[in-house]
Amino acid sequence: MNESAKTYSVPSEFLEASNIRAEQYASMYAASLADPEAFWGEMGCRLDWITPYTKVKNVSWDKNDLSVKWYEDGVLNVSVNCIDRHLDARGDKTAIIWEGDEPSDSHSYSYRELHREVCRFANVLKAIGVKKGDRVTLYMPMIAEAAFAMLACARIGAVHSIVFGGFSPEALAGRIVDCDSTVVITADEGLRGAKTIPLKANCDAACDIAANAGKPVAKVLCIKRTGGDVAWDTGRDVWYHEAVTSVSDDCPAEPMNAEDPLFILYTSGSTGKPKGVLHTTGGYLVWASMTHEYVFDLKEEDVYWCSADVGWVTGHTYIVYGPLANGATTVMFEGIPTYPDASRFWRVCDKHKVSLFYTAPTAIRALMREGDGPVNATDRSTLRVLGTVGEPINPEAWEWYFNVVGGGRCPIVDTWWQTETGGAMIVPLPGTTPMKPGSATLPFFGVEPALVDAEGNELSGATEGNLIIKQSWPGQMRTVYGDHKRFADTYFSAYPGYYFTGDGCRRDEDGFYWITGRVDDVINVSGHRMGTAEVESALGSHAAVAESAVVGFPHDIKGQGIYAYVTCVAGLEPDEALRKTLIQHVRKEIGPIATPDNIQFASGLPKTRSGKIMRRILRKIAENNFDNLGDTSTLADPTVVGDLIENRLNR
Ligand code: 6R9
Repeated sequence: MNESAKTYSVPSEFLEASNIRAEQYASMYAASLADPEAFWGEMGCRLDWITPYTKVKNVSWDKNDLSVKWYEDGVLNVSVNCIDRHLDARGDKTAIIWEGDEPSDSHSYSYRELHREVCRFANVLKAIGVKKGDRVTLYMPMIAEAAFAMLACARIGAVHSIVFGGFSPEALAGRIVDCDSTVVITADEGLRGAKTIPLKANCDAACDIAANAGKPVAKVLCIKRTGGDVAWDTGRDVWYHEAVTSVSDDCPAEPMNAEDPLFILYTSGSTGKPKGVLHTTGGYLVWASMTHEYVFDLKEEDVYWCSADVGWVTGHTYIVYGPLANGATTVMFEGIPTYPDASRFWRVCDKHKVSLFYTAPTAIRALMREGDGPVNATDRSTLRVLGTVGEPINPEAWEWYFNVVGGGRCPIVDTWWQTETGGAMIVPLPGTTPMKPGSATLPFFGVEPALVDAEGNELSGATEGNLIIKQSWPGQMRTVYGDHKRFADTYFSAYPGYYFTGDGCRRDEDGFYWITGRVDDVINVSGHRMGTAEVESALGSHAAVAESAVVGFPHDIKGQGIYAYVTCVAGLEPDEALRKTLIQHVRKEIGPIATPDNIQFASGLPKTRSGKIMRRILRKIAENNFDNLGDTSTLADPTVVGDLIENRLNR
């Protein structure tokens, strides 16, 4: 089917009021590539600078001399840009609407109240010894204090590293140790869909692991969320509600260089342990705020809601930094789309008069499965723009989102980007382009995408290849924390001089981009990146496992599921109990998001004579599509393939 034949024009009532039109996009885009210095020099003025920059761009993408700097002599503070500078005009405007897990539980904070909360939080951090440049790990539920903590770090120049609350103690400890973080902020328990998550207990376990690794955590700052019982280490643990009683409401903001680190966020790659993606201050905030404004056609009176978790990059850029830098009203949601029922998202939209809504394809698919009823039971007339992020959206889900949720009135913005890119990169700016279900359409300002073949030859016209980006943009990551060589090796060595995204992509005859998914050993489960190597290493750490190979397979709701092939140590007869044990083991090592959907025990894995596992074959078997396995003649033992097919689990 020629998918690109299906085109939707922007609904006319939207178009009439949209901030920018096709002609303006085209001329701004051309200007952004022709003279990046001039373009970004001007765009940097959207922020308040303590010392204005005189240099705009200083970038080398040579992998032996890799250096990315934007606005390098400018001085600013992110929390001032997200809060203080709005106080005169927007002091009483709502900055954050927090919607709790229970529909009866919500609270709003004006910009003035946000200022007070963040200053107090910053003073508590100072009181427990946090200084400029220190790394602070956040392991928190979706409560307003998570945003306060992020902004408080930014206010005093500390670097936050948020670890998603669904990660296990082992995964948390690995991230604490990697960035030498001696302070952790957590809560007693998290609450999601009426289930509690033992955050403090997990944090305690992580602190033990870190201490055993020679990196003891000095302070754990704990927010009381549920009031559940927690263990307490009086020398280490501090209750936030107690510490905050003795601090001032005002905290001067630390002047930061544009290239000082703002945050580290760990993300999975195709090899090794997760990488600490480092973002800095000036360029990141220009990118976060500008993309947020243009992608969502932001207007002063909008109520904007991104349903992500702050543990992921989407939560960083599009719940906290982008919206608040723009003086917008941003919703933070603690719960899940299906609690108390499958109408929850749309009830929250009605309750808070949400006009701009941003979620993930996996959530859309899960809700679509419940039928139109739960949507139709709600009003949704305030909605203007609907966004999606995290993985390719299948056209059926796109059309349901557009027609049923948006009633055909709201443009869909399918935003392609990555933890590494800081913000949206390929995206239909609403009002500037027709939409094609499943296509992220066209590049944002300053983004020069290209498709290359395996040898690095650039491909022209309508074609398919690996997606690279040809020039730097202000929001790009600056390094892998503590491992600049890994930054160079991962992103700048496959195609010298260019940034390699790790994604495959098709470009159609209209020049629209269609992301086809990862071309490396990264799988995308419900929009969450998971390195197959990470899951293999978790499996391999169990005494029963001799060897394992993990691949992704198509999954109706999650996009991709996790399929693991396991060979056991000699003499061990695998059974159902072992399968369950291994699943629990992976959950313990990484977290519930890494739970294998299938574990197939095998007597051997298909390997080349040089010992390389042929994942291509394993992927096909996991997809239940083994008629055309390709060339298997190079296998050391071709007979294992028959056994794998016979015992396959996805039929
Ligand atoms: C923001 C975020 C990045 C990977 C990326 C790609 C996939 C994200 C997408 C998309 C198709 C979209 N991805 N958005 N694929 N269409 N609109 O998700 O960051 O967690 O680092 O994942 O997600 O494969 O390379 P991150």
